[in-house]
Formats: sequence, structure tokens, C-alpha cells
Amino acid sequence: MFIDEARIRVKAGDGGNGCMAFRREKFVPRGGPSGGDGGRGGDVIMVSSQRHNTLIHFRYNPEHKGQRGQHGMGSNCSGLDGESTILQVPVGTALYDQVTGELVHDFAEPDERLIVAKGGRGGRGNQHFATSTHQAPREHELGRAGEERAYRLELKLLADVGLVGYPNAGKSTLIARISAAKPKIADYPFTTLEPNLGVVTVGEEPNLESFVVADMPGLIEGAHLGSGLGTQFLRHIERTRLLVHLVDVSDASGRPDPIEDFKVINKELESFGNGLDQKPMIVAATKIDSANPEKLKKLAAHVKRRKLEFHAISAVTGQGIDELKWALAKRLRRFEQED
Ligand SMILES: Nc1nc2c(ncn2[C@@H]2O[C@H](COP(=O)(O)OP(=O)(O)OP(=O)(O)O)[C@@H](O)[C@H]2O)c(=O)[nH]1
Ligand SMILES: [Mg+2]
Repeated sequence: MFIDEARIRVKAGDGGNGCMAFRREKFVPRGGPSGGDGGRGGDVIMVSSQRHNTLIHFRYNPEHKGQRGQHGMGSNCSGLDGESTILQVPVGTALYDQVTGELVHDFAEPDERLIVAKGGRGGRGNQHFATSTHQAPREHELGRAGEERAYRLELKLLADVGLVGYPNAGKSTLIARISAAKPKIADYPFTTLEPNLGVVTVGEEPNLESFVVADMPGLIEGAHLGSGLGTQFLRHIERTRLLVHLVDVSDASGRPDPIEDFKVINKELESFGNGLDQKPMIVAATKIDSANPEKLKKLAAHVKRRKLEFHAISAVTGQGIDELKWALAKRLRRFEQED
């Protein structure tokens, strides 16, 4: 189980103070009290949304405040309420009170809203304190403080993107390059025995996007029948929305024809069933720092004929990596718009 976690502090806006004032008008010698009320402080509200797949934006940004209410003013003018602050959390986020450890809410569906810190009430102005025997009240209230709380967020990560390909194609090297995951990397096949999940980010706050990539164990011919590491790992990619098919175009693969490599793996995906061969796919030629130019050319042409998106990358030099990251973000964004 892969868990993403973040700790945040939220503070709702304080209420504005009530005002003490008296009317001053021409021809009205002793005006009555006219102090307006303070505005309410803004809440901090949490909303579940499909726009986010991870909690990484909270790790960059752990403190959130509601706006304070404006103070009341003379002439019976109330201060404006403070604006609420909306925090978007991914669907599936569990919210815990950091102090008691209690589960506060489980955001199971999109668009669930919860006030996680309540804004302070505004203070009343002296206009409210006048009575028949007390016509020039000087009493007025201060605004109440906004609520302040500490929470822990927890999210079970599901992969958005699955990396598939032959053993040694460079899947683990790629995920190590684009995320904080630290998988084992080696020049022998079947280095990866269990999927590794990594959180990938592109852009910067406030436009930071993030998604989860799964580095899968290598596939070989017959994987769907249990050859190599077998079928159990294929199940992990069933839930992804997008596959990146890595094809080694250097001579390190030890196989002569990258098109054949590409077809063999596709056939395994198809044989496994469950719609794996229907998943959108981006193809990445790997190890282009030491590419065999003929192999690279052949594969690129073949992929183009199949009308699939093609990238050429080196996880060692970094060539093509940013382009691939942005391409993944863009495709995932498009799926979200279609949902
Ligand atoms: N020159 C070069 N070598 C690379 C590149 N990417 C990976 N390698 C090397 O290729 C070998 C295999 O890399 P891995 O990332 O472990 O391959 P994998 O696809 O995860 O392999 P399995 O886990 O066995 O399926 C390692 O020796 C890497 O250093 C690259 O871009 N350029
Ligand atoms: Mg690996």
C-alpha cells in the first residue's frame, strides 16, 4: 500500500470588531449610537475534487488562513465578512485531527464540502446596546477569534500512469529521474520485483500539477501465462489511465528489432485482457544517449504509423524527460476534462 500524507494548519479569519460611534448631523444636537458590527471571519473549507491526485500541494503549502472580517464603522455600517479559503483535496482523502488522531471525515465522493475551521463572529457595534434608559451606550464587542486547527491528511495512492516494457528497458531509471522514488536499478533483467510508485510534479504553485506513476516489473513473451514474473503485476496497471511503453533503442537490449520488442509487449497486454490493450499509450524510446540510430528511426516510424505519441528520452542525460513529463500531465488533464 502506498500512502501519501500531509500535515496542515488552518486558521479561520477573526471576526471584525464592533464599532463605537455616535451620529453627528446638522441640527441633531445629540445623535444616537451609530457604531456598526464587525464582519464575520472567513471559514477554511475543504472540498474533494478530481483535479488533484496527490497531497503534494499541501506539503509545499501547509498553512492556510481565512480572511479576517472588517471592523464595523460609523453611520451603522457593518464591516464586510472575510472571504473563505477553499482547499481542494483529492477524492479518497481521509482527514484526521492531528491532536486527537480522530478521523474527522473521509472524502469518498467528489464535491464533498466540510468547514475545517470556522470563522470568528463579528463583534456588535454600540448601536445594539441602546435602551430607553441608556441612550448613549459606549459598549461594543471585539470580534471573536477564528478557529485554529491542525490536521493530518492521508491518501491511498493509485497510479495514474503505468510504465511497461521489457526488463532492462529503463523503467526504474525513469521513475527515479522524475520522482522521489528510489527503486533498485541494475543491468540484469527482473531487477524490479514489485511495482514502485512515485509522485511526479510539473509546474509550480499555484499551477502545480502532480500525478502518480507506477514502475512495473519487466514483461517478456508469455508473461500473461506466468512467464517471468507472471501476471499478478499486470493487475496493478489495470487501474491506470495511461501507459508509457518503454522501448530500448540502444544495443544494450541484445535484441535486433525494437519494432518486434514493441509488438511482443503489446501482445502480452492484449492477451492479459481486461482492456489493457485499449488503454491510451505513449511510446518512449529509451537510452537515446547511446541509441542505435537505425533502431531509433525504425521505431519512430512504426509508432507514427500507429498514430501514437512518441518520445525519445535518456533517463541518464535527462534528454526528453521534461517533454515527457509535460506530455503525461497534459494527457491526464484531458482525461479529467472528459470525465
Ligand atoms: N545509457 C543509458 N542506460 C540506461 C538508461 N536508462 C537505464 N539505463 C540502464 O539500463 C539498465 C536497466 O535499467 P532499469 O531502470 O533497472 O531497467 P528496468 O526497465 O527497470 O528493468 P527491470 O526492473 O528488470 O524490468 C541499468 O543498467 C541502467 O543504468 C539511459 O537512459 N541510458
Ligand atoms: Mg526496474
